[in-house]
Amino acid sequence: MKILLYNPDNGVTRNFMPHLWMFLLQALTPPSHEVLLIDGNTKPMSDAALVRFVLANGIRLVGIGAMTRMIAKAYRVADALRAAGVLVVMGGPHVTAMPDEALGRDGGPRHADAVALGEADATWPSIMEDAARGELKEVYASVDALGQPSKPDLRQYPQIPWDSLDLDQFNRIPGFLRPLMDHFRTEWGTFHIVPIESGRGCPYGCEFCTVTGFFGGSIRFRSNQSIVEEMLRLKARARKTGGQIAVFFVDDNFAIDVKRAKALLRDIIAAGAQLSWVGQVSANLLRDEELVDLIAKSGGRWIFIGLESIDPANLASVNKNFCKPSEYAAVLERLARRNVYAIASFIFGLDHDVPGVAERTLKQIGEWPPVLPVFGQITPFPCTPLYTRLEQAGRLTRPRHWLDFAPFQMAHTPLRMTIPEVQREVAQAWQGSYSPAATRRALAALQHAPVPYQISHLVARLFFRGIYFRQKGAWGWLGLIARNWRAIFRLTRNARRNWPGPETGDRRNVPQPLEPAEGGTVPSVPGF
Ligand code: B12
Ligand code: SF4
Repeated sequence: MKILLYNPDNGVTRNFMPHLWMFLLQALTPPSHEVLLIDGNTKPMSDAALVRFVLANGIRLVGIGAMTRMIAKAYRVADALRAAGVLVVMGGPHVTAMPDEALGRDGGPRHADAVALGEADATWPSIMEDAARGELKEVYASVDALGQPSKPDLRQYPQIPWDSLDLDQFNRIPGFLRPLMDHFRTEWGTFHIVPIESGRGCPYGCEFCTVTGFFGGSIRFRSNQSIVEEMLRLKARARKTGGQIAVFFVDDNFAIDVKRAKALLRDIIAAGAQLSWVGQVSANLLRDEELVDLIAKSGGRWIFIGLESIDPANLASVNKNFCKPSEYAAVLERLARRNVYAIASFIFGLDHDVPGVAERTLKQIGEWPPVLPVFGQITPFPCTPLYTRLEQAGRLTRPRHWLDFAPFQMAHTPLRMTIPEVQREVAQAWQGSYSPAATRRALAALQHAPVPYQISHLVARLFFRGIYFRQKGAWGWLGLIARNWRAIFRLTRNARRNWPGPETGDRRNVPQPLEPAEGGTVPSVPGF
């Protein structure tokens, strides 16, 4: 049977990397079936074009995966496919939380023939077999021999054949730059960020997070050996194709078991499997100097940290007071001393936030080594303790916000601010963080770092800005480059004089805190 796995586009950004679930399910498919993959973020298709593609290729089953924010689009595509007589199975965090919505059992329209609840590693083979026999059930959930809910054991993890997969649709080098890269025979004709999971589960149970509910509090890990082998194969692919490959460890909390994380990183180093990597680690686990050393030595470049708020009362209000804002500066400096930088994520609209939160947060960020800040507003995802609390308090203004998805729009009433105020603070924080002046200041703070780190910081800044501000196509990028010409010019001059700069390992020079913005704490925002 021919199957298509489809991930709808998120309607906001072009995702920077493929979705792991598609490649994982493809790897779990027996050879008797053929699985094609389309990620709408990189291959945008209208619903009608997708239906035509499916019918023309004789595809009988389409699997759609979606987070909450893409679910409205996912339902629309599913409706179009079902109307054309194609079977649709849906999976992922949203339909796991709301299976009745997807199956039309809540009084609304039906969108899927079947749903896969939770992790589908074990159920995927039976879904395909049942579909091939024309006996698709409505709900698939992992159970053990006694019929009790069970979670896959990651010690038996399939080999994802990254070395032979066609990853063309995920090349991060913009099309208009590729001929230039080829012309100068650089090793940057392709740049892929590949997702790898080393484990699943996080027991911390932050109130807004779906992970503890979805993957369970029990943490499961792959063997170090299978992860190291996967990285070695990726490294070989990068060498063979003359391109660049970086890894995103998609574990929600990569160092949740610090001893295991250290053992894995040591094994990566011992095997020479280092690739540049990004991972997610909560701030409390980054107190450990040896862990941070190993992160740097194994190729760790960026660590995504959910700092959420600089106000401890806010962290307590969402069950995240295991992280201490008073420790954030030390954590970020510990990373920066090794040339590892943080993607620092903040949430506005928490119960203790008041107007001015953006300005206060930007001031605090200005006292830290440069980070890539990202800002969002608190969002009640279905089946989270936060959703239940706000529902019980009558604070949900759009209880089914996902059916009418609007980026950066709130779905409930904050306690000490209005909804428009929170949205304005989010906008102000993005503007203050990614203005050309802010980028210049971040690079000035990094001037003693090796030049490749400065370049990677600048490039990452330009991309991260795109999470909030629209910057698509060659003209969008050229405009952005023109607005940031000063930072680019200084960096180019510095690169010509100092390439590659001090040793790229440990760095004794702690980056200086950012210079204060001209004329006040919140930088002006020309160019946005
Ligand atoms: C990597 C990641 C991202 C990446 C993007 C996605 C990518 N290209 O991989 C980045 C960093 C960009 C990102 C961003 C965001 N993310 Co995110 N992200 C993740 C993360 C950490 C890993 C996803 C992953 O690969 N998991 C491993 C795979 C194997 O698990 P899985 O995807 O769940 O798939 C399994 C099952 O769900 C099932 N399955 C999934 N799909 C399908 C489809 C079918 C047909 C079937 C049968 C089965 C099936 O089978 C798989 C194997 O068991 C998850 C948390 C997590 N651990 O999953 C959060 C998560 C998915 N993200 C989340 C959120 C909220 C966001 C943001 C909205 C955050 C924000 N406020 O900006 C943004 C939105 C991004 C955007 N613009 O679209 C939430 C989603 C909650 C929800 N209900 O939607 C999660 C669960 C984290 C959380 N804290 O709650 N994210
Ligand atoms: S630490 Fe991160 S993954 Fe774990 S529950 Fe909190 S937000 Fe979710």
